[in-house]
Amino acid sequence: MSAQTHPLLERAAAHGVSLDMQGAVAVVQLRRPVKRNALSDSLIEALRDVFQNLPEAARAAVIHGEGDHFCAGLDLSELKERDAGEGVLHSRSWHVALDAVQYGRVPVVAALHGAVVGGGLELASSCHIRVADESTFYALPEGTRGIFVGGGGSVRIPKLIGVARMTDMMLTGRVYNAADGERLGFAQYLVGPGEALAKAIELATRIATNAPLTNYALMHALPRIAEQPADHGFLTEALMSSIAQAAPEAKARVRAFLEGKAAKVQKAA
Ligand code: 1HE
Repeated sequence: MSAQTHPLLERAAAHGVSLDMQGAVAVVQLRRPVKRNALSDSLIEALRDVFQNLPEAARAAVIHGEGDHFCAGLDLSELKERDAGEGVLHSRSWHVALDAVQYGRVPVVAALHGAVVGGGLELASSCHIRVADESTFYALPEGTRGIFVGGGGSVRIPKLIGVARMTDMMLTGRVYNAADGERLGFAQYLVGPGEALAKAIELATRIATNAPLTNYALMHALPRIAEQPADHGFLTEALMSSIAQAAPEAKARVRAFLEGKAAKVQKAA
């Protein structure tokens, strides 16, 4: 079903970001394959608009890229002389868009393939789960282009792979392949060629069945708790868990388990 009914979603589609609902999963696609899904200013605005205006029915989302690559990062053809103030505002516009992905209404699963570089890696890092196929490679060419990350990468990427590895990537132009990327923490899932989108939709479909408050807590509370000093974190955790368990849906789910009507946890394969 096409979900381009909201005027901002229609505009986003015209600027290279489409949205289709598959059940409760909003499937978002970067559609600029000729330029390897390079993120122009209008594409960044479109991403922001899509994630700020997801259809009410969406309970989870997937983002993927058309063509041979997930995303080639910042559209370098738009990198013009900016004074410091304009540069700050440009970077902040990326922060708003990628915050809409990370701190929106629903968890987002990224389906990665081909180049996940520069701003493309910043975008992938703003998602909650990353699934990569074997063609995926990760790089931060900003270092060799004489610039710096500006889309939240210096905040989000070290949380995935650590400051030392990010520093190495930017200083030396080091490129990680899909297997190393999964081992280091860029992606939580590694799948065969061309299988990332199907796996991401499978995961998102499952995520969509969680209690919305649990998903909300994982997206909005967990990353903040992890940043807090331990004594603050313990209190925030206690508040969040008491709010979550007080919800009628939590009580119903726990009751279903106790009555033998809900699935047990299965041993890992
Ligand atoms: C682009 C871009 C782009 C491709 N901006 N136009 N990002 C980078 O430094 C990565 C630059 N791109 C690449 O290294 C390669 O294009 C890829 C490895 C991603 C793909 O290679 P390939 O051989 O499949 O494609 P291609 O032939 O290099 O590119 C096809 C076209 O897309 C070509 O244009 P054409 O008019 O000659 O056909 C390329 O110029 C164009 N293209 N990537 C603009 N990035 C918030 S700060 C974030 C800072 C950054 O992200 S810096 C890192 C930028």
